[in-house]
Amino acid sequence: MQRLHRDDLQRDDALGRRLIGASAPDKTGIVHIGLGNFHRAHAAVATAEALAAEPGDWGVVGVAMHSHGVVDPMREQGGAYSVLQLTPRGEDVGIVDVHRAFYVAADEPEAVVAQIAAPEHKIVTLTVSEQGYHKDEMTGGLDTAHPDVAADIAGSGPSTPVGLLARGLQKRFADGGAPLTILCCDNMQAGGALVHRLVTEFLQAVDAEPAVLEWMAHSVTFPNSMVDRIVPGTTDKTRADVERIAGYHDDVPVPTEEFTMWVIEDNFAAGRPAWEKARGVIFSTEVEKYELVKLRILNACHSLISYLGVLDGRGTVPDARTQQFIEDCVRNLIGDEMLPSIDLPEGFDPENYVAQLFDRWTNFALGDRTARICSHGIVRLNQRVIIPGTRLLAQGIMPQQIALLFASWLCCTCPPPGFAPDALVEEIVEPRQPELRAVSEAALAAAGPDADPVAVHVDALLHGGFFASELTDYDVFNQRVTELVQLIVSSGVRAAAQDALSKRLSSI
Ligand code: CS2
Repeated sequence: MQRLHRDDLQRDDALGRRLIGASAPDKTGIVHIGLGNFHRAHAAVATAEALAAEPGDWGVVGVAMHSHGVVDPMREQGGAYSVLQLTPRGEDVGIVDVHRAFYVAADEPEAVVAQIAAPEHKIVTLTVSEQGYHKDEMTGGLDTAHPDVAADIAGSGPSTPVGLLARGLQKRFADGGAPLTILCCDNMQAGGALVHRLVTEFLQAVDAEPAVLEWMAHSVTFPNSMVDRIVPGTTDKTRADVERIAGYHDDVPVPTEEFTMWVIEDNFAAGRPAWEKARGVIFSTEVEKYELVKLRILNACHSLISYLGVLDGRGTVPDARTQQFIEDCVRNLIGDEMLPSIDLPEGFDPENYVAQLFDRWTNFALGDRTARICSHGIVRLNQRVIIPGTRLLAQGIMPQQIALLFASWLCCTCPPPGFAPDALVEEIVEPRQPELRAVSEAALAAAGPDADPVAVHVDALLHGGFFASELTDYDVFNQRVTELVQLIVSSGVRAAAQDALSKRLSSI
């Protein structure tokens, strides 16, 4: 079967008709760090659509941090790849053709630094996922004790996104100081402000000249943005679906849903594509409110659905979400614990948003894996639930569903002694699992003979420095998580969920 290649887009009528938006010109104006599926189904699509509405020099330089898995096939395909939209109403394949150059940062960090510094590049976009920023969850600043960050500060690499950005900015300043926008497109609260802080702390740690920081203050902007599109990983089925529907082979197609949304603060130092012409893009001064809606409703509920789902033996989000007990828990989480913590954007209709979310989570055609959402839980839970949980506790109310979320995270990620969760947990990626285990083992070894091992285990993990202490400083919260873990161990996840539901909004 013919393999997708950008050269054929002009020659082959059928292929040409599948193009999403317009092809980018050879001239690049954007450097994207984190060339994974999310970017390719989200910002890259918006860029292609913007280019169709308003041409400009906005080709994208795609940078993968470590892997050749996407870069090599995309190079072989001339930069083109397919977006496979899967919805309960049907399926569709479109081709995106905006990436004009590729790098793997781990192989050639200096070349990536030079791309960030090059004055023709006006925007650096980032999708390196929450853990990619090396934020210290305790201080909120740069985790300078992380070995990769420490090595970058000492002058190697750079091998971290923040190191690449900071070195790129130093070089850009030295090369004339053309203005630049750094646009965080990850699920982070005030991601732009956070990247600004982390890059600044890196520059301070390497004793950068004060003039670099002064230049940054007036010539480099860090807009916040809220990003939303559910994008699972690519599988053989994705490739087979593209072959069946579109009649060509693509090594690296991206599966996704129909919905897409991108809310951006319009604070660009050196111009931007006409992204407002793309589907689902809004420029707004209320980005932080949209971020909170997204993180606390979509993402937090996604986590609860997925941990409860895995414990109930459900491999996909739609299979989990359609279990009545999970739907009940999610509705309580939204109504009792999340929505009251958010100052909603103007004109925002929460009922409609929630109804739409339940539809999106019921997308059996997309079949998003619960394990994808359960992965990297420490960083994600810190972003999603600490403030809403602390807010209720301060009012004397137990956030039952947030406690259930922690209990189910714990049973999936670092199961207590004597508990064997469903084999689906093998799919979950938690890079800090060895630390979690070590903390628990040390506490169990130090505990007296009469101590309850489950309680010791839970207490050790909640106080092990993994979660922002505002929440875990509440002993009542930790006790409630312990009770729920004990229920999961003794009677299963459904019993624990019923207990949390029955104690809804109870006083502490
Ligand atoms: C998910 C997100 O990572 C997660 O836990 O909730 O990847 C989610 O699919 C996207 O944020 C949707 O926009």
